Amino acid sequence: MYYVAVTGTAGAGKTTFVDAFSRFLEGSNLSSYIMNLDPAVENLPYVPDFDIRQIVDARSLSTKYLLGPNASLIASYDMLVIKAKEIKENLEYVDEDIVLIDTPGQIELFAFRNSGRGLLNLIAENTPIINLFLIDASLAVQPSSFISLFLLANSIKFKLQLPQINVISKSDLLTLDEIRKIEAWIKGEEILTELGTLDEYSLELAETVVQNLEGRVIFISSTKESGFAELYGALENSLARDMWDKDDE
Ligand SMILES: Nc1nc2c(ncn2[C@@H]2O[C@H](COP(=O)(O)OP(=O)(O)OP(=O)(O)O)[C@@H](O)[C@H]2O)c(=O)[nH]1
Ligand SMILES: [Mg+2]
Repeated sequence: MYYVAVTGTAGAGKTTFVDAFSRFLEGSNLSSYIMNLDPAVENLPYVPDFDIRQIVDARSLSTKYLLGPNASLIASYDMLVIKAKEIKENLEYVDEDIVLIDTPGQIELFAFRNSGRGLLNLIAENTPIINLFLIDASLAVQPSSFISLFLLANSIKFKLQLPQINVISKSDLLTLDEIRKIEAWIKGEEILTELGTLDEYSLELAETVVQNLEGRVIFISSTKESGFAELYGALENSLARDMWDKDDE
């Protein structure tokens, strides 16, 4: 068994992916357990096996402390620290092949704050966990957004310190030419010429981002259920590498 945390910016397609990927796994004779870690979500397309809303309710915190939607989500995550025991009790008997974790789009919980990392560490504890970082295809197709999204992907990787797979979601929204263009950006330096005039620091930063990308991005579409087999393969590879690294330590 292993955990797959699904992170990404607001609306990147995390919830839709968790739903579609769990069906794909079922079709491949693999069992999945779904955790909803978004305390503010109102409608879910799947029935969660674990629902954080039963432990902390962002909406009641918002009314009680007069918080806006972002602040109430941050407060909900901070509160989860004191609910650790309750969370662990819920997970005691989970033995499905893969646990899919749907997370909120407030990316700062995972990029800048300790609460996101703390919660994932608490949940997975001694079980392997891989972070899937979803990048919305319709944003990634713009050269400057592409670079800043991958900077964010690196930021998440740095903060969470977990094995991470970067995924371009909603690839059905791209034309074949656009997919080829992004693939070329991932492989080489073409993107640098498309970024226009940049100061020296930004250029070096963009170069570093590009150099660290090769072969590490997967295109998926949850509506078309495409790219899932490749993604599953990448998860298994990442898991094997992670275990290998741990054996070496
Ligand atoms: N075309 C297309 N649309 C998608 C795909 N996946 C998700 N969407 C749409 O993108 C929108 C956001 O999807 P969600 O799954 O709610 O995204 P999310 O990342 O969970 O959003 P938050 O939890 O609010 O951050 C919805 O309108 C989905 O129907 C996809 O593969 N293709
Ligand atoms: Mg969602």
